[in-house]
Amino acid sequence: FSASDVTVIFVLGGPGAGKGTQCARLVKDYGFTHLSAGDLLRAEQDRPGSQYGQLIRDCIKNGEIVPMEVTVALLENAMRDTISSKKSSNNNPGSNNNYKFLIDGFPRKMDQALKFEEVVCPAKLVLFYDCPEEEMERRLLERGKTSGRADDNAESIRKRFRTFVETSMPVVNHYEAEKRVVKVDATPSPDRVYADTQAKLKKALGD
Ligand code: UP5
Ligand code: MG
Repeated sequence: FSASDVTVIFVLGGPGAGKGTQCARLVKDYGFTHLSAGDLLRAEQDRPGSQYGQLIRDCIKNGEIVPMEVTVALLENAMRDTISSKKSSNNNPGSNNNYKFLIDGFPRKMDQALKFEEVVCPAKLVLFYDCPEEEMERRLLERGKTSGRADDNAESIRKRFRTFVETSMPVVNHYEAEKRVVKVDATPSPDRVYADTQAKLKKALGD
């Protein structure tokens, strides 16, 4: 993908920080395409004939990170599908299109970050939702009453937090050192978090 055709924003934050919630709002107001790595992995896990089903199921349950080849390929395919379906529904093919993607919950490990930016496209910035563990735990246990997610239980949540601190925070710190991180306090209500997101993105993107 060429950076002139595609804008990628990575959306990071601990489990339950509210990444999906905020992405849904950004899609509505700014026409981003939202690709959640976790959602793509769950869909692949359930796809009949997938050779990765069991591997993904085990990783998710244990809060471990699925090998990057699987996730990068799923994201790359989803980006290609989005672009080709938008192209075919666009009756002005000469127009200068820029496709904007929110890549949610990825990259969660340094190797994924480097690989994606090398083979797919560099990210314009990283939107980082910062939230204390007690609050994230409260949200996930509450959601777990109805979500049906195999990892919304106390034991899996503990493992997800650990992976986040040990493996995913270094990714955030890497981008922070490159001054590519927009950090938002994810503790307040969804409305307030969104207002802060809009203000900070506007400033960072200059539009
Ligand atoms: N909620 C949201 N915002 C709130 C607010 N401001 N105040 C109060 N409540 C709020 O929100 C979580 C819950 O909190 C919801 O009930 C919501 O209503 C409420 P949500 O928006 O879903 O938060 P999100 O950050 O998206 O939480 P999620 O559980 O999706 O985060 P994870 O990062 O844990 O999950 P993900 O699906 O990204 O990954 C799952 C697993 O997949 C990983 O653990 C890993 O095993 C695997 N994975 C990989 O291996 N590689 C990848 O690249 C990605 C995932
Ligand atoms: Mg999510």
